[in-house]
Amino acid sequence: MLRQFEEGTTLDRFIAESEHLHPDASGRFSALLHQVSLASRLVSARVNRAGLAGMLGATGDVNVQGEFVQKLDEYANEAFKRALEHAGCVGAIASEEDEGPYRVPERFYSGRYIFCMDPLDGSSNIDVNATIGTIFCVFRRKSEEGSPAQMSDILRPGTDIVAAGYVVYGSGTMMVLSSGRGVHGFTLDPYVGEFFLSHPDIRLDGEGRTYSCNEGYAGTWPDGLRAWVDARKGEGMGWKSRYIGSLVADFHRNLLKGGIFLYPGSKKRPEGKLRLLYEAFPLAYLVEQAGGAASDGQRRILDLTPSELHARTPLYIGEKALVEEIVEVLSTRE
Ligand code: AHM
Ligand code: MG
Repeated sequence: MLRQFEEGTTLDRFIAESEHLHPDASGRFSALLHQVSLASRLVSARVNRAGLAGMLGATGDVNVQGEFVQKLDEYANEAFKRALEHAGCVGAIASEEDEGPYRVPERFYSGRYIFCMDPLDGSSNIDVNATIGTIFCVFRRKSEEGSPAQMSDILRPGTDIVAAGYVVYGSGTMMVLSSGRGVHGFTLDPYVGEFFLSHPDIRLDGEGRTYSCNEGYAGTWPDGLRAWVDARKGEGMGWKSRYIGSLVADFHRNLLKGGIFLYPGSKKRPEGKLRLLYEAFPLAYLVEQAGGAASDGQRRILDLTPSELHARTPLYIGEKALVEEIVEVLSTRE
């Protein structure tokens, strides 16, 4: 770990020091991270006063996934797009909330990065004040910057990701980030309005004994998977079950405490529920950076390429050994 990345370092300083490590850096990537930080702080402030500001509850619109849109979803979607569009660092933004990619308006420079996000993951938890979050990953575009970004800049294998992160809006707000040099967590000091490095170099140590899944669907799982989960139940087994129903919150807890998150497909819905581009990809990038693994049950998540913006995937993500066990269990089909 570099000396300048000690606990207490501000995110601003972290970004500047990281840029210094890349002598050819243009500053565009740093600008992107600054704008992500700004948007997260805006959303965090809004989440904290959601009840007071009358932002709870659905707007009544149905989004492209056929779900009810909550007001905070709209706010978060706008906040990230507006923070990023004018900064000259992105050419397009793919969002869970938008049917197609959002290309930066012509009056702004169409920059070299592609930003993919779930602006407010876990939105069914808004009404009950449980943890929600933003998930994102960044690609470097293949087409010329300065020209409109293409679909082929966005629908890429996960191995092309250059950075990923998430923000959890929980009892506190935390941003967890990686640009290929480990995973670092920053906690927002709401009084100062700045993120401070609180969790440098997060690693999964392989000791975690938590599984996170919606057991209400166990009847739809492959038998082998059900047996794997059942085998972890019982007194003295040392296993815990934890499930909030916010991917970002469940993943965050498992990243810090160890464990595995499972969202299988079912016979009716073999592709599962979670989206590849802006949910599975970013978390898979982070988990690998932390020494863990992510699979769709057969293939490494980062080796996949989305067939369309909102493509879904089953997801098994967490401690490497646990993910490998699950892949093994799933390979012996009943
Ligand atoms: P969302 O992006 O609309 O909030 O939906 C995704 C969420 C994930 O955060 C979470 O892991 C999952 O849906 C929970 O689904 P379920 O309620 O089926 O367990
Ligand atoms: Mg989501």
